Amino acid sequence: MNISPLQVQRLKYAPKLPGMLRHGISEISVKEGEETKSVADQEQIKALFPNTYGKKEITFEKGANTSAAKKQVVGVILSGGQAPGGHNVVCGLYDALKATNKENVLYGFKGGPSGLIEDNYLVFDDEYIDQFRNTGGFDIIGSGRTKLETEEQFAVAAEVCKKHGITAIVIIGGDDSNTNAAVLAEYFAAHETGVQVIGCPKTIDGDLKNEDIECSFGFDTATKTYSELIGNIERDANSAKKYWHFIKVMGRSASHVALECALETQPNICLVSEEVAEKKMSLAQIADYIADSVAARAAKGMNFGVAIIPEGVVEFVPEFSALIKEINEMLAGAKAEEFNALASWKEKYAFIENGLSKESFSVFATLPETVQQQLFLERDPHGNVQVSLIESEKLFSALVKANLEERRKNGTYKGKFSALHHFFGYEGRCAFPSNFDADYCYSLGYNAFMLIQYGYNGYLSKISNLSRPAEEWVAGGMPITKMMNMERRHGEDKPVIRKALVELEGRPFKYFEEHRATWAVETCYTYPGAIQYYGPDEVCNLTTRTLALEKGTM
Ligand code: FBP
Repeated sequence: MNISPLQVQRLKYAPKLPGMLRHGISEISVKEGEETKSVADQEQIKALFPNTYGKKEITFEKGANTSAAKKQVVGVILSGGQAPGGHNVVCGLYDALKATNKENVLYGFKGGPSGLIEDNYLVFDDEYIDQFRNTGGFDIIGSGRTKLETEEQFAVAAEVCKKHGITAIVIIGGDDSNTNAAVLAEYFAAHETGVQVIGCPKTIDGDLKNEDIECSFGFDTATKTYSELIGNIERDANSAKKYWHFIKVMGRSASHVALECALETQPNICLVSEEVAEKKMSLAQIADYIADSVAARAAKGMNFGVAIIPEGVVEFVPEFSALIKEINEMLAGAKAEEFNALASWKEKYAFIENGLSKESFSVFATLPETVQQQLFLERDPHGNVQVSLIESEKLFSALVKANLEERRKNGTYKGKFSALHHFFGYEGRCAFPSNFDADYCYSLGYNAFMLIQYGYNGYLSKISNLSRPAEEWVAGGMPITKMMNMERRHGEDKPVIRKALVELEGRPFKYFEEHRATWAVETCYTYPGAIQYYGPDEVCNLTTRTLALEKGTM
């Protein structure tokens, strides 16, 4: 096989485990803590999870291993978007499983959760797994977005587990996948299948975190990759001095990725969707805010800059989400066919003008034509506009351009404005995991097996104290029900893990807020460069700024 020199070296890297897991399987004992309760809506969650609610928080420590000696057959699933380090979760799980008993077996269900339902799997062995150690991607078994959420699916899953003698399933996924892991765990317990379910916190978006989970894996590597690219663009901007770069970054609704990249690179502008929502900012106000920076810099002779735009920002602009809602309603049912049958954009435009309220049409009319058309392109399976497909980086640069033209007319702006656009998302999701993610993920997988071995069900693999060196990390588990509350989803009240958005009172945002006025006008760019895998600790074992600020180590 042709593999790169870096991959050759990374295959040999030995990921670091938390100190308490380093003494060998026979010396890992478990310490049970307090019984838990859900973060909110306790009575409802308890009623929905009678078999798995209220279990104890647990921590591993050095001591005699007292777990029952039984053969374990485990199935693992990768769920949702790729995140660097997923392979190492599988490797950690495999290594702990084999170190406990050579007869133990690890199944990998292919292509995401549907692999379990379709009984589509491979059985891992050393030769296969060794090719994937410390590499990015999810290609070890593939991933998918099928949700495991119905009783019918659970019944099929139970049958598949029975067929292979599977004793536990590990689901590596985000908030939705781990919510479903908790529901599956409850189903397995209620039906006395004897199959345990353990979750692992994955997503580059960084929105699966709470008082127990300090960060999801993949966030570290993905944000470092984007920050490298943004830093390179900043340096180019500062060299050529002729472009404003509008850079959209992934992250769905939450702005953790955008904020972390801003803390790493100190751009002129970074929008934070959660703040846009809090201040109920309109598109015009956002454009004005960016244009202030463009004009102030132009007045100092700097007709260049960098603006970071979080992927989901438009959803948080009240007038824009009202517009989207109206478009969804306007094109519901047969109306969609009528609209699609119209031949020209001019006819479609008239149809839209007719169908929208005056307020929403006035917002629609300010959008660049490409964005107007994007609102009517691909729709999701529920028939809704896919907000993530809207090129908000182009939308904002067009609005800023129009704003600057007005300023030019009244003599308050005399600069040049030339914009370039970028979207960073997929570039970071399969990067070689940073040492942090390689270590964290391996630990999550190793720890997940210890939870299985000690008989826990409906738990999330938990590694904490992450802003400290790996030796000091704390390994344990938390019942998933502890992280749940009731939320309205598709018109129904559902138990879900609460999604973590950027907290405007949190230290990462506060730090950004303190500095952004200076960054907007001056050139304060920082250039993080590429992720370092070998070399001094100060560059190889860095956590994110977000984690460092949250934990008070920065
Ligand atoms: P997960 O929530 O499944 O981890 O996926 C995160 C993400 O990368 C988002 O940032 C992005 O909006 C989305 O996936 C893109 O999805 P897809 O891979 O289906 O294009």
